[in-house]
Amino acid sequence: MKGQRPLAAEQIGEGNIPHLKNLQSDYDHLAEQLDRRGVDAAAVLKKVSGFTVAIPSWGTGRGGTRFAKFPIAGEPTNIHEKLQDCAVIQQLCAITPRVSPHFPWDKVSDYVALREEADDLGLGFDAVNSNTFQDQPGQAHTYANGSLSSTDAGARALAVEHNIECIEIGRQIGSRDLTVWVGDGTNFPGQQDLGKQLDRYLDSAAQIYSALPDGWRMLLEHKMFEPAFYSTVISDWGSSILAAQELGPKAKCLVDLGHHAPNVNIEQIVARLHRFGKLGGFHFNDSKYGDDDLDSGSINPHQLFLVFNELIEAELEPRNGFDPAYMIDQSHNVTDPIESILSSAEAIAQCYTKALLVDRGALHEAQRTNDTMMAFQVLRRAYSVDVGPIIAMARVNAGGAYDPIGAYRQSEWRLRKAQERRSVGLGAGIV
Ligand SMILES: [Mn+2]
Repeated sequence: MKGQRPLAAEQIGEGNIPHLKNLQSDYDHLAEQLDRRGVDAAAVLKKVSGFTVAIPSWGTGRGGTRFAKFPIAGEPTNIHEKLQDCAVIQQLCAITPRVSPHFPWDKVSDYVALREEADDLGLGFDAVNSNTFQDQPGQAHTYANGSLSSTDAGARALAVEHNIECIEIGRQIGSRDLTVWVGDGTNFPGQQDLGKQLDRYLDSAAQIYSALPDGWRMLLEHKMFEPAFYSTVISDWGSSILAAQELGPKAKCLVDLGHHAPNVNIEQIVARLHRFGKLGGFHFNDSKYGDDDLDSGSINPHQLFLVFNELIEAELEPRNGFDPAYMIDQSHNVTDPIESILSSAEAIAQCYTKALLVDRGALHEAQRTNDTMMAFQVLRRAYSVDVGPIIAMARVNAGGAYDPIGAYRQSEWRLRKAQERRSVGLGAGIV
């Protein structure tokens, strides 16, 4: 039925009723505290109400490691079921109205119909993701030795063609960004000429770039290692910005929080990319060792806050425009993906909200006068605020759930889908 949402809106509303009085009281109390600091809670609430982050279609399924994948009953097995789960998430948390699809994983025969299907569920599409890190059945040229940078001209042409096809699909479903991440690299010293490999990548990327329609962006996602473990073609923000600068103004850099060397100062990278007008997008997740796909804010929420602090600074001083595409990009190996995305969306919104509370005037003055401790205290004061009531208020006002995970469990969505959906089966571990 047109406009039909997966969960009953009345049920979410009724579930909120017992909490509304306490929520108002908590919000009023916080607003009063913030008022004493000269912060207008209503203005913050308005900003938070406008904040959104996209969900990757693949994030709705159980991910895996290189070793194994442990599917759960009722997880989605096609784009239609993934959209349903995304709609459930959006109904509950109200800050994830867009889905970032991945091709060929989400391939269908009719993209106009897919766009309508998403629209009926209250969803739109975000950046389109191409996939040249694995071969498809019957593929004429293998990506085993790379895709856009392969020494095989046939493989390069195939990878370019696939990206251009992704742009065409994106045009039909209302996207305006193409995210390009390649697994290209080497596993042995001497395996490839490091310079020529980059030349081939740039040549292929330029062909994709030239196919971008007006108003589109090509987001280059760097990753330090994996699947290549000796060298990766677009390994870091340096390679990424050099490539983006060479390609042209529509090419921007995409920062995946988990794709850096341990202890790298990611907030500084954000500031650098913005300084040169090349900050195009974000993939939110967290990491502990060399992994790149733990739930956002689960390990180092303070870093996430510091990243948002730079993003707010960037927003206040836009250079060549400031419109980064925000997306969650995690692998849910041991949780129900819907619960993880709900939890992560909350963590991301919290860090964004805390960054909004930073007294910019006091921070800039402390920086100007080299009052190091006061500059740090300005950040600390904002970080230590429990902004839960503002986020919950924004969510409830938008028709979401006061307690998204609680409401999700009460809906028994997964249990019902376990009875309807075909089982995933044991597959490769990749996300
Ligand atoms: Mn990513």
